[in-house]
Amino acid sequence: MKMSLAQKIISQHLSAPAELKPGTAIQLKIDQTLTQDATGTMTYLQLERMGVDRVRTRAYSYVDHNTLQSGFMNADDHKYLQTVANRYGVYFSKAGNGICHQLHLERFAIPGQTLLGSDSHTPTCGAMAMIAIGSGGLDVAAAMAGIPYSIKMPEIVSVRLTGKLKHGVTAKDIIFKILQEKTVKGGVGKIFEYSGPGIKELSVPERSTITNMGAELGATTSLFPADENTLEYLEKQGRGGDYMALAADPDAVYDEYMEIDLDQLQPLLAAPHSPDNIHPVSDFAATKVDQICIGSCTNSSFTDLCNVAAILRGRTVHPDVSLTISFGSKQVLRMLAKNGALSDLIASGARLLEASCGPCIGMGQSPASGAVSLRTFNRNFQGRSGTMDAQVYLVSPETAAASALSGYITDAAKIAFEKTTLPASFLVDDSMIIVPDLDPEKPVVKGPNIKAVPLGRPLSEISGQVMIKVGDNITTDHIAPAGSRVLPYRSNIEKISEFCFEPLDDHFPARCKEHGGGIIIAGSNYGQGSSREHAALAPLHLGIRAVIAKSYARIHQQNLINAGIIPFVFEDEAAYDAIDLLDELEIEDVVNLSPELSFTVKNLSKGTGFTVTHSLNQDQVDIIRAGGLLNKIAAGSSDL
Ligand code: MIC
Ligand code: SF4
Repeated sequence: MKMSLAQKIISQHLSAPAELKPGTAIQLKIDQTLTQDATGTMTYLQLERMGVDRVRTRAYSYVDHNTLQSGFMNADDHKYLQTVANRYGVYFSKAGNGICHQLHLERFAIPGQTLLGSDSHTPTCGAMAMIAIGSGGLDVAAAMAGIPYSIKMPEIVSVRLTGKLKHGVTAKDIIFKILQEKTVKGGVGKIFEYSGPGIKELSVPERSTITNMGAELGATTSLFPADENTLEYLEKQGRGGDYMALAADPDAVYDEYMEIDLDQLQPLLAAPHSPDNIHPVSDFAATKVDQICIGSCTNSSFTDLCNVAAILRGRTVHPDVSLTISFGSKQVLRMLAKNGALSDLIASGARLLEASCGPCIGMGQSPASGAVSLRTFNRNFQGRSGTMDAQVYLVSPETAAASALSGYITDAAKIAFEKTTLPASFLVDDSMIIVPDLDPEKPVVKGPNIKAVPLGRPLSEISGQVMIKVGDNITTDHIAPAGSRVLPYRSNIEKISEFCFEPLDDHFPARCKEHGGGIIIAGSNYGQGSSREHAALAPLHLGIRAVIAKSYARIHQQNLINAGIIPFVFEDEAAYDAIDLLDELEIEDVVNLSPELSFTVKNLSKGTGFTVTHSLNQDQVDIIRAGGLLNKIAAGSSDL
């Protein structure tokens, strides 16, 4: 059989034979795992409960999100992460070393392997021909404990790139173009596999901008072949030995096809408040800019920031603009310092932040009221910046730099600058990666804000009132917001629950407490965005037993299941309209939950009824029956 590259890597990692037919349940052996600090504490607390002596994957723990450290909480988290990593055999990357995805690509990604990460942008390493998937922390903990990762075989989309990018047009514009066509839910259940003569024009860091933002399509992952560009990058990182040539068979058959002619692309942007609200940059030439933030795991590579420096060199940032730059990694920062680009950035008036996620996760740099903020990031959901009425546009680093000079949204194609190519070699310095010694005598240190993981309840009858009714494309930033106020509580579910749904309805936690929890009603693509389990664990803590939605984002749906919350789907979407806040619902016979069974929901307040279905397979039903994955593993029903 002629195979796509995704099928090849997947077939080599099946832990039990399975047909690679879209929708079929498959079990993947995981080679590498990755966590970051904001999701990592929950991950390792859950791993500790699994009772293993050491991790079974090549495991990496990065500290990159919560580095503002207002209060002792995040510093305590970092200490816990470092000590628990040492105990279980996890490589630990200290705060300041850089952003997990950038670092992983630089130092650890290996073509042909599988990677599971507790961050939705884990697919970044698909740029290195890995099957790299984002998931909730509990799934990553289970993988570290040696349990294969269950997933439905995705459809594979062939994206063929032809032509060559024009001056000022970048990899970011390629993924913007795909987002324009497919939207933020167009990639659910799919892998985007890139090929064609156009990919030869893209270096690994450029490819990683595309695979990174594949997450915004809702895709399971995105993937480039391993070719001479991959070899070049690996050799320059001093890792030529990790290379293996990998590509699809020439006549591989795909489930869907797309073609993009790079010659036809122009600089694009994502306007407020969604990554799929795509327009030409030139349409916004009259828009005045207040703030510009360059960085994030999407666009903070050495070449990205050299291009920014080339545009800013010898010029000064517009007086009305505040420009910040966050570096992808210590490697990037040191190389910019060495080649003089850092000096150009400082001279231009840029404000330098550390090598971390920073403003991307709302850790500082919230814009002024109503401000226009251009960001080279991947998400512009309303309020994520920390300012509810800010107008956040996503742009390429080149557009960001050009706009920083003019003070207006500016097409970089109009500015003369020399594009940087990969350096002769990267500066390799892994001194901030701590190699574990697995010494059981060294204590695992838990500060007072680190609380036990909540456990779900075994399946029983479900009835309750509607605690909130929300619309389409609700993000995990709505359900469990981030930002500097909230992120100190990522290890404390009780406390973080107080912020649950705050951007949409700040009475939600109090309402749940008053009524003893209940049911959430939602539109389509519920839970898009981040992998944070907190968007399932906080509702669990507040007594939510089920969600009824039109459809779900993949990672959040599994997080709900792992928490023991049933993600039901409306059989007929029209039923959504007839439900109101506080309606009393009863899901009949839910204790008989099994794959394929649908259920009648009685609306006791209205005297009506409707049908709900679900997409749970037997394994997922078993998780719900046990009251969540941790309970199931503890009961020994999983093959630990
Ligand atoms: C994000 O970009 O939303 C995050 C913060 O990296 C999240 C993880 C988290 O919430 O900690 C993600 O993308 O999964
Ligand atoms: Fe960090 Fe932002 Fe990337 Fe999430 S999207 S990992 S917050 S840089």
